[in-house]
Amino acid sequence: MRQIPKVELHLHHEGAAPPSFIRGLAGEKGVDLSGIFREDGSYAFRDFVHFLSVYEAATSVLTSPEDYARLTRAVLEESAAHGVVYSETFLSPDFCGGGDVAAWREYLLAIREAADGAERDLGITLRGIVTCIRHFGPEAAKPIAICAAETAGDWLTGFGMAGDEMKGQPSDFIWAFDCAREAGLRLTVHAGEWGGAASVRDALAALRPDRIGHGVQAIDDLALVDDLAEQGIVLECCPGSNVALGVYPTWSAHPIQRLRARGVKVTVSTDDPPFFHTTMTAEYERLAASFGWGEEDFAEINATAIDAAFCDAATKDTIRKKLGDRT
Ligand code: MCF
Ligand code: ZN
Repeated sequence: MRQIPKVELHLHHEGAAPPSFIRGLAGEKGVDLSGIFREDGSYAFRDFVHFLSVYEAATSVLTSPEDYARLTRAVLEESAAHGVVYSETFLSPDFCGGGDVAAWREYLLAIREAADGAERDLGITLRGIVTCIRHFGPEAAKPIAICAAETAGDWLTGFGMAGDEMKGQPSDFIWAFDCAREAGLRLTVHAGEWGGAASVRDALAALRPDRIGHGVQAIDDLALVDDLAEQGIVLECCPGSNVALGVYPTWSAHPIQRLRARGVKVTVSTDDPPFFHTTMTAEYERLAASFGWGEEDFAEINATAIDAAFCDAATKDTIRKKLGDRT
């Protein structure tokens, strides 16, 4: 499973930070983060809302472009070790430079340089998705969209929204998504993780994204499932994350297979791997064990993912060759 070349579309940059990396930075900077770790060294959180605050506490020790360069290298080493050949990562100017465009440019440059180095050394390609945070509200999303529009290009290919989908409405964020769309960015929105099938409908109607982050609760509305299939909306499924956070009680209860069987384009990602004790290899092993997925299924999932990737056509061709030209 580890050897299979993989495409991952849904990965939060800070959420991929190994706990040892965050603990190390906290030590260097004299910040006490002991409250966010368990005794065994892993991240400690009780539920989804607590997870969001632990995520933000961990992120508080990443305070410079250099920190993000080191983080990027650590994340890509781990992804490459699990066969990932192409990855898209959620980055937020809320965390990189406090929403200021000039500071954001410096962080972005450092991340890109680290990504270019990893591409040369490890053969993994990374692209960035600027992400606004839903629970920070629509006013906070505007400068984030401006940062995205100012730096849109061949490396920064998308704009998205993550965070607590029980806060506010997708329509509150139309200005930010229109700003990003006009700058040529492709769009993805977290929905249907906690807010039910209606949250997927609302996100599609208001923000017209190319992809939905999670989207799995669409399964509760089969008419919506058929619409997703018909419109070719791609779901960035993260089953290990959903099971770890309690969206579904077990792997076999996860709807990824039912969505796929009804014609929805599904992909597989880890979301925040060390938080959820997962890796891309572990996701594939669980899918094989729970649904009998094999080589053909994984080839199809990866073909779907590279088709839905936000990078340019030449990059997709390069990645398809790495996937074994099965697409
Ligand atoms: O997909 C998971 C769970 N659902 C919603 N949001 C997040 C997930 N992982 C990280 N996030 C949030 C995180 O709390 O994304 C933002 C933070 O607010 C960071 S995006 C660079
Ligand atoms: Zn996510």
